[in-house]
Amino acid sequence: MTTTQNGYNASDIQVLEGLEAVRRRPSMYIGSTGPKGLHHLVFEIVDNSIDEAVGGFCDRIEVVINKDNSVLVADNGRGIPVDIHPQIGVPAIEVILTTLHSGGKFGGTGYTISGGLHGVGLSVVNALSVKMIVKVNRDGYTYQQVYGRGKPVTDLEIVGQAKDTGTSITFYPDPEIFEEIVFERDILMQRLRELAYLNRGLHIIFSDTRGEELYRQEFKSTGLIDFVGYINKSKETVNPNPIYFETKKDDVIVKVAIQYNTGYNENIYSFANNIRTQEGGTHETGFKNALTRVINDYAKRNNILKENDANLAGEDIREGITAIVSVMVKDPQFEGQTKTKLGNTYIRGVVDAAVYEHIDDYLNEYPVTAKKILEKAISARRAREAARKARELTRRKSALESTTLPGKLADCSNRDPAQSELFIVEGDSAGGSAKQGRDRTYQAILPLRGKILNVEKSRLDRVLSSEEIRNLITAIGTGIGEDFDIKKARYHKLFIMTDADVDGSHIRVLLLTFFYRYMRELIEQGYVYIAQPPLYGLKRGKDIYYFYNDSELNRFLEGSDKKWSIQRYKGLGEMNPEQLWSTTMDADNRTILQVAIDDAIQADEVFSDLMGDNVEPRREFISENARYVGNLDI
Ligand code: 0RA
Repeated sequence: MTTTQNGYNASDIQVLEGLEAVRRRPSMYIGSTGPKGLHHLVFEIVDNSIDEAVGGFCDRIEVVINKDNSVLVADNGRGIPVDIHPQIGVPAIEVILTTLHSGGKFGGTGYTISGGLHGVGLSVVNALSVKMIVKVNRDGYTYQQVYGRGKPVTDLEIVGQAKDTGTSITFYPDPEIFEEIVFERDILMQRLRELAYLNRGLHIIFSDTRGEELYRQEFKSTGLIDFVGYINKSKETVNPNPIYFETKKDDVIVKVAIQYNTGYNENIYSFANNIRTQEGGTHETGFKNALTRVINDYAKRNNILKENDANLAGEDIREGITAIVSVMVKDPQFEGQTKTKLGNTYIRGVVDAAVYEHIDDYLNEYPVTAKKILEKAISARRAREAARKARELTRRKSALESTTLPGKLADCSNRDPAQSELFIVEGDSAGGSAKQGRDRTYQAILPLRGKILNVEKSRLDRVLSSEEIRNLITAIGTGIGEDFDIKKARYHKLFIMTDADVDGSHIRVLLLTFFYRYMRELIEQGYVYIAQPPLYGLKRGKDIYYFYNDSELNRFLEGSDKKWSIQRYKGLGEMNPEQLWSTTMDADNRTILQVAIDDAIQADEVFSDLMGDNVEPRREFISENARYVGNLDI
């Protein structure tokens, strides 16, 4: 039996089952054969490299999208073992790449990445690739083996000498399996950026060679401190130096970074074994509980709250917080609908104790910052009480109940929400055209006068004092914030219909911000759409053609005889009711854009950039995204 210098030996590997099952039912292993599943292949390999990094064996990972749509993932870890398996007589690397493994990895760090679909193994990627080239530098040599659809095409061969160690894998996703093989740079970069932040000292180099020019981006972070700084980059901060600690207790590693901003949103992102726990879990609960307790205890001890004052609520203390809570756990249990909720109960206590102790130290050491944080929480409490009163008032007036619908709403006659659509239209005149043009059986129209309030810069009490927003809430029927109930939605499609100019873009973003901050589930469940009115109408005699963007128009004009009169529609008001109906509202003809949230961190970034204090990122975004094609991902 051969044993490598790292103490790993090939007989540790359990040989379980062939890869035919993976090819027969790929979605079982990677979730889908659409874009998500495709990108998952990359993350699966990167996770293996990350595991080497967590163990301290690797500090550099390179990811390259090649021109031929293959992807390379290379690291400077220990290299996949190549020694011959004693029982089956083939190299360990071949066993690893051709058999499904159950449970955790062999050797490695002990902190297995096994959340959701992660950790399904390199063999799954291999099975779903027409071709995979694996190179390993180890024991002084470069080894190489090529696979096709999970089966070895060559033996493991020595192809050179090597001083260093590492693994490099190039794979070609199988067109028989995937609907479309197009890697999206942004999806890959988002996760790589996150992984760099989560693993201090790790250097991730990403390149995309598909365009005319090479695109290259390096992610090198000093850890979670940089992560909260990145999230807060366009916000004004309360504590410019983030609170940070990391500790290890009973094999659990806990890392926390906190930085307050002067805004009103709560941004807590938790991770377990480098996997984002979107549904929270015991680590997040432990964090929140300890934070509430430690801040109240400090406030009482230092007479910032009086003995008889009520404690500050958790939500007051979390107003404006940006925090990352990252734990590494040996036996993570992932639960919940999307398997992104950490379930291990003992983690709650571990995180609670660590957070209490370290934040207590921090507050005692930095009393000026402590006071600022407390002042913010106390003013949040005051505003929350004002908002409660405002809400009660409006409730009494039943403005938030769906019994009295706003006068400006032209409702549809259908009472089935699943069949009903609400058009939120910029301006009374376009609203008038929409009312005349619509199919009143299933389409309702709510005209908005001018710009709605920027909710990013206001607390709930002010938000509720805006009549336009109250109309919106009443028409939609779900309530907002804690009261939100998607089952009460009066329409399952909400269309934002604004002019194709800068003001229109601004109103659209204001509405999206409102939905995102107060009715997020509407977006998550795919209820929110952007109507797509045409930009141009080309007329000749009785013929009229509509174009939705410049390139469509130019393509048409190139092949036409130019005897057309061109009209550019600057506003919806320039179209008559019949035109508005046939181009934009008629379900059989219209193009629509569904609004989707892929990533909460990125969505927060977009809205903070757009609606926050800095003007420059807003200008850039609006001019870059004035017209969208395909899906609008925030
Ligand atoms: C199995 C065992 C060991 C390392 C790896 C796999 C490994 C896999 C990948 C995939 C990409 N990069 C990787 N790096 C390492 C442990 C090896 C040892 O103990 O020497």
